[in-house]
Amino acid sequence: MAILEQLTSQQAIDLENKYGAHNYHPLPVVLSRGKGVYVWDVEEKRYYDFLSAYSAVNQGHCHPKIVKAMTDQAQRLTLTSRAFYNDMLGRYEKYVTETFGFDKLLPMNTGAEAVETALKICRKWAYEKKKISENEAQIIVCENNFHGRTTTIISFSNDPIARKNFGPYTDGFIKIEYDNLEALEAALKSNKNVAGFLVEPIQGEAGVYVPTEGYLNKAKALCEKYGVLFIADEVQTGIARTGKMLAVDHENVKPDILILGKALSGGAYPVSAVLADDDVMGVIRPGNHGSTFGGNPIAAAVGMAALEVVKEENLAENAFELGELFRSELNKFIPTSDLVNSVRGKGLLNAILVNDTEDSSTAWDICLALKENGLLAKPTHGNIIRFAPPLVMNREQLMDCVSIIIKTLSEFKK
Ligand code: IF1
Repeated sequence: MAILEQLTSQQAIDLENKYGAHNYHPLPVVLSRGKGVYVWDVEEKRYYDFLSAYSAVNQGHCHPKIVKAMTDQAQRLTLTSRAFYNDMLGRYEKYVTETFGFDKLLPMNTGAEAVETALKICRKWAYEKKKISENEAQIIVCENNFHGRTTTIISFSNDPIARKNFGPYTDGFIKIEYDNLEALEAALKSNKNVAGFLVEPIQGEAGVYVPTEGYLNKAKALCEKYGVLFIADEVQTGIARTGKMLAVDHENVKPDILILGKALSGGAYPVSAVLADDDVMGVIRPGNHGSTFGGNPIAAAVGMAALEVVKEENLAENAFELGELFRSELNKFIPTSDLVNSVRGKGLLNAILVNDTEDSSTAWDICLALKENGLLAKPTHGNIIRFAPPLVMNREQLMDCVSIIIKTLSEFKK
């Protein structure tokens, strides 16, 4: 079969099932084209994308500015490794550090790599600056976290499906309840070897859990009080998704270490980054850390274009306004439905709680019905459906999606 010959959806699904590891259970739709808020399947049916590749495609599919930056750079220089300088990395680092207000950036590729990088920087800072005894550093994390899929990261996950049978696990993590300041202070008080606190400003995979107003600000203050680094994982919540450039901006919190990924590239290319000021990033010296593709010229070109799009098209403001509208419209509908308990979120990172048990297939079945009605979304855990469209969506398109969602929920029979 010619590699690019047109496939039917079933042929594409059969190929993945036969030749691909079964590490996902995708919705039965085969996408072949994307533009802005829309994607098309191989039979040319159009859908609204209400997942945005888990908030990586905030700028919309195949944004012309990002695609041009990628293709132009790809014809000039794709990869040099960091054995040599290149003419794109420094200007990218300057642009991104000035955008978010940090001294330094360490470039990586995936979100999990950036989280791992942040953990390593935090530990090294603890040994060399806080003088914690070597190999004794502890990092506080939250129950129901999601920070990626590496062995160290799943070591502090409490999701059995993501964790079981991948041991032995990495030591050095203390788990506390999310959105619980007393638990955080208790852990800080009772452990003199705490190096950092790693937190998602909104817990995405856990089901778009928005913490109590003030939680992030008070948690940062506790970290300062106890001399511990506040590490914000904004891989999913960052880059304007929640109605501000960063989710921590809603509480004017500056993390000691900021982790970015996903929409840092607009979904065009794997680009992630760790940002920190010199007193923290200065612990990293040549040979301590790296990556073949980290900081490559294409990533730099794409990253700058992706951030320019966010600024030029006011995507944070748009996400803020459309998010308010989305939750307001759903909150009018919910009292009339026995299928949905609530809607929650910030900006255009939202989720509905389906009125059924976690192990029911109701959320999945609703997503199948949404697909039939031209909108793609997927459940997170069990009975929660995440709604996260590209931030380039306009009011008319959002209202069209609200109509599709309400129509689907109204007609849905368990
Ligand atoms: C999957 C969701 C999961 C993340 C946060 C780091 C990473 C992620 C806050 C790692 C990645 C992705 C991974 C993907 C599904 C999706 C996801 F929450 F976004 F929906 F799993 F929880 N920090 N999230 O959300 O970034 O290495 O993937 O680039 O693994 O199934 P990555």
